[in-house]
Amino acid sequence: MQVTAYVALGANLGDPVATVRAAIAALHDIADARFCVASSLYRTAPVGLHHQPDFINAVALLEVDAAVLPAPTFLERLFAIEAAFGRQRSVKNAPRTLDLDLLLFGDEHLNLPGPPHLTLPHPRMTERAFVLAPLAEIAPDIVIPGHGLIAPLLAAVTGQHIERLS
Ligand code: PH2
Ligand code: MG
Ligand code: MG
Repeated sequence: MQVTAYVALGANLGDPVATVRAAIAALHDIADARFCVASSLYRTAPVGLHHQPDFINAVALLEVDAAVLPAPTFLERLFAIEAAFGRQRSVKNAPRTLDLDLLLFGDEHLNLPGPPHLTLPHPRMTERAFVLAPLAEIAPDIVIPGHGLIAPLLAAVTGQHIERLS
């Protein structure tokens, strides 16, 4: 069974543009998943974090064979990519070389205490322009399970500073 998965990428340490580009390349190599498309890169002001560098964010769409890779297993693959990019998880919300968040996995609603801890849809995605803008770029008509169409959600977060990189 093929499921459409959306993955958010974020980085704000080192060379975040190079990191996010390389992470998109790494998403092409996940076995039992087919990379479809990634959004542009966006430079975004940190949300909910103080005194941190700007982020580079993007969103990618993959088709995942959910019989082989159910959502928690797919998330473990994303964690493996984070680790390969040197992500340290010692301090919560510290600046990160690479953060890969699973936003949506088909229309699944999930709340796993973990490990791995996983809530679907991602609980904060609808409040974040750095997620909604790149997501709307690649899926302008998407309906977010439990939240509805993306357009009004995006319209509600226009106060958050983001800039699409050419
Ligand atoms: N990630 C967070 C918290 N705040 N802000 C921006 N702009 N981009 C992020 O990726 C981000 C954030 C937690 O993962
Ligand atoms: Mg994360
Ligand atoms: Mg995150």
